Amino acid sequence: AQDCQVDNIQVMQNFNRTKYAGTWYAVAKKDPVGLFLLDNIVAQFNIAEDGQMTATAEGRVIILQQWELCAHMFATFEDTYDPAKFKMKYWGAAANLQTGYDDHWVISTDYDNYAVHYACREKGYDGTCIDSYSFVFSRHPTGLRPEDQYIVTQKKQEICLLGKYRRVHTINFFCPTVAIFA
Ligand code: AZE
Repeated sequence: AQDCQVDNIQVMQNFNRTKYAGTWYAVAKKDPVGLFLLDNIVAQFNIAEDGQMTATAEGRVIILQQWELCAHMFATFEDTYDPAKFKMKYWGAAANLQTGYDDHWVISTDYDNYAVHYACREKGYDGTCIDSYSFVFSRHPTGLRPEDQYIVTQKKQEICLLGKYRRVHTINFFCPTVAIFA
């Protein structure tokens, strides 16, 4: 059904960023290569008066193989020709945490319950993605509603990541603000 070409991935039609704004809890994720957010991932999307989208995100990370801390991240989004495809510039509150410039595609959302996000960091010669990450977001920290699971599974399959996700929990994780000395 799908050829796994990144350029052929269908994203959310008539994406409405205003309805997308607010808090989303990651309930499942597919990791990229390298360091990544572990769990307790909460993202907050904001739309400014001029329409510009920004976000903050928190999540548990382990750095230097033993330090568990909470990453506080900031992101700004650049628009593209497709309203559901953004370029995301992001950085950590702690200067040495992480910076990056990734795709941020909204594959599917009903705005009130679920959203499927996708980012391909590296495309191979054949046009498929060789380093991607993806979040399944929910408006509810407890997870997806049963009635949203079918569509989410379908979308995971469409982006060729079915079976590659892990559930992630958001449970009263104490999110410490840590001073890091580089
Ligand atoms: C996302 C929601 C929108 C804002 C941001 C997001 C991604 C954040 C990361 C953070 C990685 C941090 C690491 C720290 C050591 C998509 C969740 C910024 C990818 C690896």
